[in-house]
Amino acid sequence: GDDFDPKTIDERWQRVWREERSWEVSNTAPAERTAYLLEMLPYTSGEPHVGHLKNYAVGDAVAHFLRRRGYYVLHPMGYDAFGLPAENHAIRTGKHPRLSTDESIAAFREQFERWGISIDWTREIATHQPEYYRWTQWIFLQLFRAGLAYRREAAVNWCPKDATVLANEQVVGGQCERCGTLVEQRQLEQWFFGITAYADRLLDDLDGLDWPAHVKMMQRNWIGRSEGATVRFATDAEPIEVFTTRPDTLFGATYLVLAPEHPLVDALVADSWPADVDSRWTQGASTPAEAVAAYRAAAALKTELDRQESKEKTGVFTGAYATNPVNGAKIPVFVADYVLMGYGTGAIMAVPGQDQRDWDFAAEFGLPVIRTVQPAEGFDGEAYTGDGPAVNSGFLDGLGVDEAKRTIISWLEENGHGAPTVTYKLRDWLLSRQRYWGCPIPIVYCDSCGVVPVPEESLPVELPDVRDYAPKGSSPLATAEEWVATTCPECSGPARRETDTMDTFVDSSWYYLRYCDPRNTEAAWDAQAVGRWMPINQYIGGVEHAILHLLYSRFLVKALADLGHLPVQEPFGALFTQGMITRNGAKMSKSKGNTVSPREIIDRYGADTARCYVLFMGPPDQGADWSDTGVEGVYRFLRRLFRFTTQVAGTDAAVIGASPDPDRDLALRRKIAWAIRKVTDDMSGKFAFNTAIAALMELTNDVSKALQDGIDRETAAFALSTTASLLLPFAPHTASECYHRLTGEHVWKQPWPEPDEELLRTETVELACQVNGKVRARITVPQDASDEVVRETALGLDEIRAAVGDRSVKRVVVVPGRLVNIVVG
Ligand code: ANZ
Ligand code: ZN
Repeated sequence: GDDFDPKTIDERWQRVWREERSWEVSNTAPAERTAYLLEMLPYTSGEPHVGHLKNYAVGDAVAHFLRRRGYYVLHPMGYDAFGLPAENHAIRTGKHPRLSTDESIAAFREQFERWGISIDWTREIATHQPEYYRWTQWIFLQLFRAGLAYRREAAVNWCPKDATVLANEQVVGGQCERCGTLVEQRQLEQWFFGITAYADRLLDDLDGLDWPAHVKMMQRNWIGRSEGATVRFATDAEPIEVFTTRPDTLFGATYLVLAPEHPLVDALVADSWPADVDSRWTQGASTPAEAVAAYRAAAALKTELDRQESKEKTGVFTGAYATNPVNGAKIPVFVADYVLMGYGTGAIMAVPGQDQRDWDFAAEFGLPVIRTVQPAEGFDGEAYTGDGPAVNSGFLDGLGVDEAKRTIISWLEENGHGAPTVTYKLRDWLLSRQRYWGCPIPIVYCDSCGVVPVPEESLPVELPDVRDYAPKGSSPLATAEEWVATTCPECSGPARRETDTMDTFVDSSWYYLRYCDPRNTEAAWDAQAVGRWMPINQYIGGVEHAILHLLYSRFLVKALADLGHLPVQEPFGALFTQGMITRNGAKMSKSKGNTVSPREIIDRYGADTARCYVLFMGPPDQGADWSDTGVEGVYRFLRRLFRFTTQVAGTDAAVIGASPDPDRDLALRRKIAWAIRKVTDDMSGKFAFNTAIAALMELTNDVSKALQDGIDRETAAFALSTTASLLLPFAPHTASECYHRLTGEHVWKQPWPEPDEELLRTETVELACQVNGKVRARITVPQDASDEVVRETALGLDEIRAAVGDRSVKRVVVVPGRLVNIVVG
């Protein structure tokens, strides 16, 4: 039919692509022409929202562009399928998480097909399928053997009323999301990946990545490398070792602080208070042991974040003193929760004169302040963190901060009181979850053999069914007694399975490797297959994954490469982060009722309007507000293109419109060449889809005018087929339909158009020629003429020569596309 009917058009081309298997690529594709393009896989919960639409529309535009530039493009899809929402749904409804997950996957797949995203569906994976997580477990075992997966005690959120472990998301304002009870921290044996061993490489290798600067910055901050020193302070018990980034302030250390969990606390605590002890230091307790015990109990209720962010400084004196190695001063040792056990050594030297946290604590407890850096003139703040000459610091006096650091570190080393040290904020990756809907950890516990890995040939350890999904003191898997009870792979005696499951970040940190070889039943992947595609040429996703997902993936790739399983060191060569779609500036959310459903938009306007609109909203790396009139505008553009196409395709007249004109014909051909160059530029290493689409709208407008005024049919058909050809990445169905009507060919099989350079070269602009700011003449020059050419042309004109007369030319200013001004004097 000649009516624009997107639904029919969408279905027609989707059927062709499906039947022709147009987007499948083989692992035998020539290695020098392969490209791996990937959008982050969706987390399956409910159905896709417009954020997904934008993510995959961006990726698909690049995929189509690269294919037509002669690349074999790997563009797969999968589902991040384990995790909390499906499990919470199961707790509420009793419905198995597998059912709700599979429903959600079906909804996502159906939408992706309706959007016409060009996916190689033969490579589809889902992380909750045993064929996939078998290899997640295999990866765990490789890391375990290499000493990179280990077990130790760590805190979990614990609700004492529900007697259950809570995920961080379930703790709201320090309280249990379900019953409002104050959440405690409980120590459990848990599994970790040793990502900190890779901290330096994870930092250094950022330099070689084509990633947005702000994402690199977030990764650097997360890794948080700090250079400083450890300093040892003698006590009556063992010495206390502190980490400091400011060893230059050592003369100003007026007390020490240990984290409440610090293992030395018990050994240090004095039997009784000193005679004249300050009452603020004792907190009303009759002995130091009693004070410390009470303080520790209170600290156990707080999360690390609360402890870090709290303005109010609390603490208690241990009754013990330590000796400052640099001046022999006896300084009191406190326990306070603003010092965290997991960072540095879990102990600090406090320098209130230079550190605001210490200043606040010192003010609260009446501790002395000794400034060790001379504050800048006019400084009237509390702690001074700036540079300046050292004061009150013996042999350091007069030195600047950097110099003083170097000097004191040498002194500490020479005298055996400390050493230069580097510390990281990055912690090892805690991967144990006391949850049901996750990948089982392939470990058994045997009374005689201890911690025993499940042999690789016994994988997968399948997730069993349970009746009750709600977590208790341990994972719900503990209730699957027949599953838990097993035999030891080493001694064949009775053993018990690990009942925690893995953090879902483990599942999603290697899925892109599996896409390279998704049906391999002998191995997680074939090294050659991975070598063919990896590293990913372009990764696309939300900035909310800029830290953990990317860092974990990078770590895993490095670890697996070190173990000989991978030929690459980095997974994502280039990264693009798309901006969020908002409504009237607000984030879309179900609770606000301001969401836009891709399903509704597509029902109404077809897939291409939806796809094209999210790319047209603005630069795709930036946020943009959804506008219903904007959607309408894109729809009208596609409809016009279709109508002109049917008009031109439906006639064999040599001329369309009133009267032909060779100049008009040439102008339209120039415009076509311009549009080809513009769209190509906007897509080459850029993501300027919005301006590319605008160029195609402009070209369509010119076609519209030409059709009215009169144009050769051949030129009109060329203009429209080129528009369709350039539109394929954004609106593949309409583009395929229009191109086919005009040429009988499949546009996705055509090479990307090249502009006629001749037409581009002869494109000219008119410039005003001024002498001392006054227009004297006009010149016509090629649009891309250099300043040098413009200058010489202008100076050669009779009118300009006359205006300059015998004055001398001081300067020539060229404003490209507008004017040239000759300054004489
Ligand atoms: C003395 C000092 C003087 C410090 C001064 C700072 C300024 P970044 O830069 O974040 O690495 N610190 C060390 N371990 C800590 C822990 N476990 N919990 C809380 N604070 C800790 O911070 C390093 C600084 O944070 C260290 O240097 C230490 O305080 C503190 F003018 O030592 B500083
Ligand atoms: Zn055993």
